[in-house]
This record gives sequence, structure tokens and C-alpha cells, in this order.
Amino acid sequence: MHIKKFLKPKNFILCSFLFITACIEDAPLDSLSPAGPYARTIDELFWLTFWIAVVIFFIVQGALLFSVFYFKDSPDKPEPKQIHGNNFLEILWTIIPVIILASIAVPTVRTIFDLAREPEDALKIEVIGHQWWFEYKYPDYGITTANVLVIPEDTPIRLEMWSNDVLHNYWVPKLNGKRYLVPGQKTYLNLHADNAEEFWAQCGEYCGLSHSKMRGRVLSMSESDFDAWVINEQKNADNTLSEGSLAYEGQQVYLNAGCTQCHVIGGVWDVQGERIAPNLTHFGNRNVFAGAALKNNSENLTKWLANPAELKPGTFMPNLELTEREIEALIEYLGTLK
Ligand code: HEC
Ligand SMILES: [Cu+2]
Repeated sequence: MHIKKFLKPKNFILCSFLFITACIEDAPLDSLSPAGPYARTIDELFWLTFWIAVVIFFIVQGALLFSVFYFKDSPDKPEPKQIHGNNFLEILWTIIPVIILASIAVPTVRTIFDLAREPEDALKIEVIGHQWWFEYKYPDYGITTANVLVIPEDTPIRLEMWSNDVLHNYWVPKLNGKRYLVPGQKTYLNLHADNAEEFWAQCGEYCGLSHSKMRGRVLSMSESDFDAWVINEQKNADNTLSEGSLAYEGQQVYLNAGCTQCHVIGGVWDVQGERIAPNLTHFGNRNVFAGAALKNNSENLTKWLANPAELKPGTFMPNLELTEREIEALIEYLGTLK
């Protein structure tokens, strides 16, 4: 596009709306409102760098404006003194940037090392990236879950991460910076939430069609709530549904429609172990699904089970041509998986 065509008042007004979007309060992906020590360390470094840049901006612009007006040419003005090749000045304006860069580099390098260090007594959790959802495993507890990462408040968490397919990137802006999830290689990230709160996560690397719908939640809870959550997650699904109930019918659909090829519901199907889809054993306890892109309610589930790709283009969950009745029964069944 020709630049003159772009420079119209209409376009400036449109562009200014982009700035207004930055003013939303309580934005869940706001990296400027840290909620834990790691994010705070980054925040402090950001503000230090920001204020150094602000001071430099005004000094440089001030010098520029001063020169423009003070040395403005006029017919009766003699040529100002030329300073090209002045050794003292050349050395001075080499040293000043070195000091500026060093004053940013020292705290930056220190922060990088602080963030990378493995905290003592951290809870270890594995994060596995899939197109387009995050899987979480708790090796110490034998738990596998998806989409919602549950952590105890005020406790250091050590994430060990990799990808199952393409490059992904794990990002919980209020708790720490981003880190890549790489196929065949482990990366690490620390989290630590001050309080019991729900945070948002987002895949930070373009990873295919539904990348924007590859989100997540981090649910931080009190120590006692977390312990109760662990005990519940370790249980298999309740397998005592009464024959003839809608939930029982849903379980039959689950077992016969091919869902078990990809999903695991603990205790419901003999074949255990690795599957390529979210573990559904405690699906009913999660408030979001499909990469946290959708709220867990029957309206969304109806659409999802009828045609997953309509909600999430490219998803590896196929349309299984379920009838309305089957979908209704499945949703009832999924609701019992607490
Ligand atoms: C070919 C493999 C495959 C089959 C078969 C399959 N699914 Fe899925 N399912 C997936 C994948 C992959 C996802 C994650 C999609 C995403 O978030 O992008 C998923 C997601 C889901 C979710 C959301 C889970 C969550 O926590 O995000 C539900 C519920 C679900 N499937 C139910 C079913 C049911 C019920 C059936 C059988 C009627 C079924 N699926 C059959 C692959 C499969
Ligand atoms: Cu991704």
C-alpha cells in the first residue's frame, strides 16, 4: 500500500483503538500484574529497563530539539563550530552507551539465572504440548490431567516440559515468562503463585490451525484443597452406574463409539496407558475443555461432540456421527466423572 494512502485521519483513529485495548482492567493474560515471585522478578527488571529508556528518550529528544532550534540556519548567522573527529566527544559517547547497556545487562543476566535455578522442595509436574491442548502429569502422585493445571498456593512448582508434535510454548503471564515445548527435548519452567487464584495460560508459539485456541488454566488452591484434589484425582472413575440410567447409556456409547481409541477413563476400560487425547477420568471437575477454549457446559459439549472441528478447526478428534440421543447420554455420563 502506498504510504500516503495510509496516512489518513480515519486510519489514525482506527489505530488508536489498538492502544485503547491495552487499557482493559483485569485482563487475564496481563504480564504487568505479576502474582508470584518469578513474575515479580521479571516485572522489576521490566520497570528498571523502562525507566532507564524513558530518561534516555527525553535526554536524546531534548538534545535533538535543542540542536534543531539553537543551530537553526539564518542568513546572518556564522557557521557553528564543527566537532567532527573530536576525540574527547567520540570517547564520551562511546562510554555512555557502554554504561547504559551494562546497567541493563547486569540485572538482566542475574534475572535469567535466578529464573532458571531449580527451586528447593519444588513440586514436579510434567507439561506435554499437543495440537491443541496441554497435558499435565504429576509423577509423584501418578496423576494425568489436561487443560487445568492444579497447584498448591505459595509453593514452588518445577515444570518439566516437552512436546508431542510441533513446537509449542507455555506461558502463564501472571506467573512467569514463556518457555518452549520442544519435541524430543526437555525444557524447564518454574511457577509460584502467591494466593489461591485462577490464572490463564496461552500457547505462545504458532503451532497450526487452532493455535489461538490452545489455552490453559492454572488453578492455585490452598494446601488442604490441593491435598483433597490429589486424593480424588488418584481414584478411578465411579463405575457403579445403575443400568438403565442415562449416564449408564452414555458409558455404553463411550465404550462402543470408538472414544477409547484415543481417550482414557481410569477404571472403565482395561487398556490403560498412553493415549493421544485428554484423560477424561475427572473431566466433570474441569471448568474448561478443548485446550481451555470452551467452558465446560452442556451447550458447548453438545456442539463439540456433534462436530469438534467446527469449534476447533483441524482438531484430531473426529466427527463420530453421533445421534442426538447418544450425545445427550454422553454428556450425562461425562458429568458423572468427578
Ligand atoms: C481419534 C481420536 C479421538 C476419538 C476417537 C475421540 N476423541 Fe475426544 N478428543 C480427541 C482429541 C485429540 C481431543 C483434544 C482436542 C483439542 O483440544 O484440540 C479430544 C477432546 C475431547 C473432549 C474434551 C476433553 C478436554 O478435557 O479437553 C471430550 C469431552 C471428548 N474428546 C470426548 C470424546 C468422546 C465422548 C468420544 C467418543 C464419542 C471421543 N472424544 C472420541 C481425540 C479423540
Ligand atoms: Cu501450541
